[in-house]
Amino acid sequence: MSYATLIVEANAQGNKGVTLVTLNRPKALNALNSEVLRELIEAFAAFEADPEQLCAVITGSGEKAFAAGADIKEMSEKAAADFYLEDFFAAWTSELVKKVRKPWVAAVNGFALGGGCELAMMADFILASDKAKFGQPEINLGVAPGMGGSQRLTRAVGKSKAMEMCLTGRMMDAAEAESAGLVARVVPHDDLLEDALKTAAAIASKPPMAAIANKEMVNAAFETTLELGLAHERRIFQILAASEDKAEGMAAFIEKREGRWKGR
Ligand code: DAK
Repeated sequence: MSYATLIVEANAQGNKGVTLVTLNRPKALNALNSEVLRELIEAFAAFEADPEQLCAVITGSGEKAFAAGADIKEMSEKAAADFYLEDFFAAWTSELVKKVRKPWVAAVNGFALGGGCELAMMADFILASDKAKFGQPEINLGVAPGMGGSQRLTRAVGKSKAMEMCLTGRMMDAAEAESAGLVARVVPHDDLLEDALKTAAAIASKPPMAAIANKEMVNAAFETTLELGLAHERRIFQILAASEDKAEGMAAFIEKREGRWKGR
């Protein structure tokens, strides 16, 4: 399938099972308009449906930006009624986050502002270039985060820093984002894509059902109490214990060889 605003490559750069999704509006710093939104949902649905593709990476094209936010030029044309009646941004959070059960990683190569920061935070984790900059500058436009920034940023970095970021609109550099817990790792800019694809390939080489289960468990930590989260973890662990890949993984360890996964 081809897209107007994205470049999508399965088995990207020879990495088996890894789909690379590149936001491709570099002249607008990959600003997220309705077309990007629609195509991202399509691209991630295709990734999710393809049994050969096991981990995705999302990044931005061009030198400067992952995504500099929702498209301000498009939003400037919309009235409050349009935002409300379209339930603007609802599809991002519900479809991208809830419907994609396979792991996906954001490789943030530059500005990740507003909706761009929110999109990166929807990924399972963030790898950042040392040139990355994160921020929720919506207050400067007379609005506020609308795709989860106030919620996911607060969960990632805590109330004080999230509040400061939202109220001042200032940007956080990659080193600060790493020390605050927003990103998993910072990588030299020129190595980011290779590192992200290698990381995704490592995930894609794991038993696929266990990868989905590990993601589900960690995400549950944000949705429930500790007691219920621990019970949920035990139940999934017990289900995995009945899988063919559990038998294979343990046999492979004992026989000192690589596992051959069935995904069941
Ligand atoms: N939208 C549209 N175009 C953008 C853009 C954006 N977010 N960001 C940059 N561009 C465009 C610029 O207009 C420019 O286009 P031309 O003028 O060349 O046609 C081109 O990209 C290059 O940008 P600059 O010339 O500005 O590049 P600089 O290197 O000088 O500056 C920058 C880079 C990232 C600091 C700057 O571009 C910037 O500040 N961009 C805007 C960042 C921002 O404010 N992002 C948040 C967007 S708001 C809600 C509704 C909406 C929202 C929330 C809730 N509800 C309904 C509840 C808002 C969500 C957002 O994400």
